[in-house]
Amino acid sequence: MNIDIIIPYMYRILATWLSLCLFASPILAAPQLLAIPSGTAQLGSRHGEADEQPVRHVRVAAFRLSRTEVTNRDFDAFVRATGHVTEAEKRGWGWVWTDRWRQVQGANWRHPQGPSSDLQDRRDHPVVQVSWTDARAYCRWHGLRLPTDMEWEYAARGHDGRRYPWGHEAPRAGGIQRANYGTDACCAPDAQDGYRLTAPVRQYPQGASPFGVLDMAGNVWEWVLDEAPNQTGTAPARHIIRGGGWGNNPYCLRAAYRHDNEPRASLDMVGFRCAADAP
Ligand SMILES: [Ca+2]
Repeated sequence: MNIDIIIPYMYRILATWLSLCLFASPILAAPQLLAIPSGTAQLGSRHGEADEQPVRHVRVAAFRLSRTEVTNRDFDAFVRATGHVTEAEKRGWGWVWTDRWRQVQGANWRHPQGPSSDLQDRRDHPVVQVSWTDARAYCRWHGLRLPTDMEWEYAARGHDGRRYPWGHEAPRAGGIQRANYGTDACCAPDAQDGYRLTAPVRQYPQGASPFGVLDMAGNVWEWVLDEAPNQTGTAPARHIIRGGGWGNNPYCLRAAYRHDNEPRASLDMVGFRCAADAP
């Protein structure tokens, strides 16, 4: 074979091989991280819970944060690559919200509401039934970490102390749907926004934070790195979740609001996103 033919032929084989390797690599599957510039954040609220007060101004260093919550598609790739078994799978059950939290046998990330539920048509929805330890393992696999509580709130509301990521308006004000959440009263699922349970992660672009981060209010609560404050003798320490979820009312969607859970707890309204230090 003529050398002029062989070299392009070999080049094409090499290029194909490289593209296949890269496609299979976790590097390409890594979350899309937005650069969050350093700045002064106004944290807390005078109109919220005791742990939101006093309102304070804090300098936050630059960091990076995933634009979206980690999806079932993302988590599936992680499980396939690592063989990770979640806490809910080890335990055999997860917490499922109906009119209250119930322990449901067989509920796990593949079956968020129990054995009769699955991920069909939910590949691009946020993964749920993942514990804080599962979330940490996922982020570490990508060379990332969970955001701190302070980073999360700054990314959600920027510099001006706004109530929600998009501003002060209610989530549905002016007929614009900005988040997936529950009824305006406490605390039931509601499909006026198109979704009774989770929604695809890019469904509400008009709910983006000042930095362009999506779903920081509603869809699912998100684990952050920090332990909950003011715990007395709790072991293991509870960890903070942020942002509210599909079953919550607008009060719980506020950027200053937080709740907490045991680090191995798995719920069908709690997921996460990953962060990293600035490069
Ligand atoms: Ca909803």
